[in-house]
Amino acid sequence: FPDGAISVIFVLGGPGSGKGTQCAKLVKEQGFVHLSAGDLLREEQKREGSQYGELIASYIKDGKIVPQEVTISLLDRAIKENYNKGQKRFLVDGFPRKMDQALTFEEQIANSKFTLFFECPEEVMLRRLLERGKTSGRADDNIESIRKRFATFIDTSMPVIDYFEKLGKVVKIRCDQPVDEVYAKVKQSIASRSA
Ligand code: UP5
Ligand code: MG
Repeated sequence: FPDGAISVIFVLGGPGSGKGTQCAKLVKEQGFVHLSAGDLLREEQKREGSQYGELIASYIKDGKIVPQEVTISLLDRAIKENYNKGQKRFLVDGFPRKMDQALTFEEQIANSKFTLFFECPEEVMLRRLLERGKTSGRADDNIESIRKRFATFIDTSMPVIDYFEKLGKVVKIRCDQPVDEVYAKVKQSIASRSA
């Protein structure tokens, strides 16, 4: 994509910090396209004939990061499909969560405008995920997988946030508060960055 053709905001934060919840509100009120890397991977995993089904399932259960080629090609396709329908503003949720992904995406697809980073204490995220696990059907909403997801987030994904922060491209938002209070801050951040 040429510079300025599309606008991409990365939405990052630990497992259960509320990325999907906040993105859904932005879609409704502000017409962003919401692309959750995790949702795209889960769809691909279920797609009949996918050569990546088993690989994705095992990575997700172990809270590990699926090799970037798979995730980036899913994102690239989703962005192009939406762009061809006239959409230009994207929330990329739960990606990039490893340095190689961050560099490849910005080199091959588009530079991000900035990153919304949801800060949340682990005990709050744990409580939310265990509660959601009662009904979500997600293979990784169990205590064993959640622990692994937390570890991957600290070891592998935080360096991405540190990297963008050094570039002055991170807006931090506390999200251990009610959904609407978090959303008010999200809207403010987006307005101030005129996304
Ligand atoms: N909730 C939300 N906000 C709340 C609030 N303010 N107050 C009270 N409750 C709140 O929310 C989680 C739960 O909390 C919900 O029940 C919600 O109602 C409640 P949600 O909005 O779903 O949080 P989110 O941050 O989106 O949590 P999610 O579980 O989706 O985060 P993950 O980052 O773990 O999951 P994701 O789907 O992004 O990734 C899953 C796996 O895919 C990864 O572990 C990895 O294995 C793989 N993956 C890759 O390999 N590569 C990628 O690039 C991306 C993913
Ligand atoms: Mg999510």
